[in-house]
Amino acid sequence: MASTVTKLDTAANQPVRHNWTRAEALALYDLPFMDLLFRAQTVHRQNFDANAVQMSRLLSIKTGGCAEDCGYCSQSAHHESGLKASKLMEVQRVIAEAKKAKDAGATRYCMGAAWRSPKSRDMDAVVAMVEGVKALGMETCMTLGMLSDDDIARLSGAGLDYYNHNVDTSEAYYSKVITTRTYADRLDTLARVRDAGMKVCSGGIVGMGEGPQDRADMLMTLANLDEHPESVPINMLIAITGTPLENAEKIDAIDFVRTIAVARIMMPRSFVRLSAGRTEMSDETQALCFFAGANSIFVGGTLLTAENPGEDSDSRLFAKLGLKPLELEAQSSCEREPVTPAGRQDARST
Ligand code: SAM
Ligand code: DTB
Ligand code: SF4
Repeated sequence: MASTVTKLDTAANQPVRHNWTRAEALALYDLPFMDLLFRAQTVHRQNFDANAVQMSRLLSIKTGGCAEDCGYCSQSAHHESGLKASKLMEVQRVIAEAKKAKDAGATRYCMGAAWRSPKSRDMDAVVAMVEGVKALGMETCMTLGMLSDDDIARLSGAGLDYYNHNVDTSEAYYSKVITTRTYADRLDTLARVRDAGMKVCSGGIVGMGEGPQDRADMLMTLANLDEHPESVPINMLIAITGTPLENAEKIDAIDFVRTIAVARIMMPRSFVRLSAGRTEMSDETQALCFFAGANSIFVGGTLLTAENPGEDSDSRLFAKLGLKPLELEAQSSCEREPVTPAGRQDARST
């Protein structure tokens, strides 16, 4: 494929903002679609190679039987999804699966456990998984629920690169989806993970019956954190039979693309991940998501418990669109300078 200008050299002039208002976020969401996409793609090219996509692979290291009541989740013990629960996986098996993912092109291995929070007796195995996967030369990500300070110290000590902990939706809509923990609990874990120096992966789900203002508010919460999450997964609800959201009205594809575009504009230097729900999306919808600034995906035929397009399908899509997998080295060169308070535009001081 012909080489074109894919990165604009103006990123240095663009301040990274942490003072978005609800009205500004919604105004972006409501822009005429072509204006929104043009702005998002411009921001994208100022910060990234527009044809490169980071590839992560997921593994459920402990499935089902979760004490939380998240209305979307197949793994909650509160719902009858028919999923078979299993114990924490053996460390060597996790490392063997990670090796397969690396061989298939994934650069980051994301391990998820259906826990409200880890038990201290599980932490030795979790730490060994992080160390073993890192030794393969992959980046590591874990999502284990809420963490104690001791868990955080152990994960950080093991060299965990990313911690995934989604805010999931707006603060206002949160209690319609989850009642067993609060939005503040989520933000507290995120802040302590950040303070320990780990990179943050945090995003949410759209298509749970929320409105545009909820989507805008969720992105505002993420963009107004002291530092933007390095990785922002935007999931489209996979409606799972037996969960309270099994009959949720599907989000329109254009509204989904709008959510991605607003995330790209508000968090210009973060990787925005087109996450769950790709099996339901046409090639054209996914192409629009990439144009709107998504530059990361989960690869492989399974997410945690649900289906994902497999390798063949993604290779075909990448070939059609002229997209290439982002190499690990290129990934680190995209990482931004630490944001200093002086470099911020802060509403409170203007
Ligand atoms: N138990 C941990 C927690 O909740 O933080 C980690 C695993 S949890 C499955 C990770 C994320 O996956 C959730 O926060 C949610 O955003 C996403 N997710 C779960 N089920 C989903 C579904 N059916 N459709 C879309 N996204 C989903
Ligand atoms: C995220 O935001 N999406 C991933 C990952 N983080 C852990 C999980 C998607 C789960 C989809 C439903 C399932 O596989 O059970
Ligand atoms: Fe448990 Fe996470 Fe599923 Fe919520 S999303 S029920 S915390 S596994």
